[in-house]
Amino acid sequence: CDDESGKGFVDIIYEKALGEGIAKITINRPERRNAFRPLTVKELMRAFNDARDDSTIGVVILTGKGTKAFCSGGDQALRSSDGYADFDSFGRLNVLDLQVQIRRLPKPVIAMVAGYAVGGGHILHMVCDLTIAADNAVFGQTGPKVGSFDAGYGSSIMSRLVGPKKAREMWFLSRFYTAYEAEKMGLINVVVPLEILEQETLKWCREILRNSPTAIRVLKSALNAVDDGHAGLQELGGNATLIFYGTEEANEGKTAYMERRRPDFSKFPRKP
Ligand code: 2NE
Repeated sequence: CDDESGKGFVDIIYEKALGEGIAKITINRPERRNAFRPLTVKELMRAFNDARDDSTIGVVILTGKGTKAFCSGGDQALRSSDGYADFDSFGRLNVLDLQVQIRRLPKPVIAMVAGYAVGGGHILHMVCDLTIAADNAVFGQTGPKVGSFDAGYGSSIMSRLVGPKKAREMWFLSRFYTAYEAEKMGLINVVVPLEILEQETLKWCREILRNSPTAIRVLKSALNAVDDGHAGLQELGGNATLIFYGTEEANEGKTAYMERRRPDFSKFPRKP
C-alpha cells in the first residue's frame, strides 16, 4: 500500500517505528487540548486505514500531543446545529465512524493517555483495546454539561467496562476521575509515571508483537462480537473465512471450479 506515515497531515502526526511493527497516531492540536474537528477525524481515519493495510504493522498507538491532554472531544468552537463543521457548511459526527473503524481494525489499538481524556476523547480511549495512562491522566464525560451525549459506544461500551451503575454515575454527574480511580473502575489497564508512559506502552506493544498475529486478530473480534451484534459476528465470521481459505479443503473447491470439474471433498474428515 501507499505508506501514509509522515505525509501531509495537518491535525495529526502519523509515524511508524521501522522494523518494529508499531504505528503511532498523535492528535496534534495541543492548543485545544487535542479537541478534534472533522478534518482531524478524517486524517485519523486515513492513518488507521494505512496501519490496517500495512502488513508490517501489528499494533497501533493512539495518543495526543503534549502531556496536558489525550483528547478533549469535539471542538466546541465548531459545533453546529448538525454536528461539527470546519470547512463545510454542514456539520459532521464522523468521529462515530472512527470509533467503528477502531473496533473493527484487526490489530490491537492502544490508547496512550497523558492528561485529559474527556468527552468524545474519553470515548476514543474506551473503544481502543487497551489504555495505558500516565499518573496525570484524568478521565470523564462532559456531554451533559455542554449539551451533548454519545448514546452509542460511549454508553454501551462504558457500561461493559465499568458496570451499569458506575456508567450512569459517569454520565449523569459528569465528574472527572483520576488515573488511579479509573484503574480501580476497570476503565483502563494500568497507570504509570508520566516520564515512562511511552516506554511502558512500547513494552506492551512488543509483548503483543511476540504473539501470534492471527490469534490476536481472532481474539479481538471475538471479544467484540457480542457487543457489536451482527457487525461483530460478521467480523468474527470473516476471520473464519480468512483462515479457511488457507486450507486444502477450501482450495479444492476453488481449483475444481477453475478446472471445470466436480470438487472432491471426500478426503477431508468431518471432524468430531
Ligand atoms: C479539557 C479541559 C478539562 C482542560 O481544562 P484546562 O483548564 O486544562 O484547559 P482550558 O483552559 O479549559 O483549555 C485550553 C484551551 O483549549 C480549549 C479551551 O477553550 C482553551 O482555549 P483558549 O481559552 O486557550 O483559547 N479547549 C479545550 N477543550 C476544547 C474543546 N473540546 N473544544 C474547543 N476548545 C477546547 C477543558 O478544556 C474542557 O472541559 N474542555 C471541554 C471538554 C468538552 O466538553 N468536550 C466536548 C464533549 S462533547 C463531545 O466531545 C462529543 C459528543 O458528546 C458526541 C459526539 C461527538 C463529540
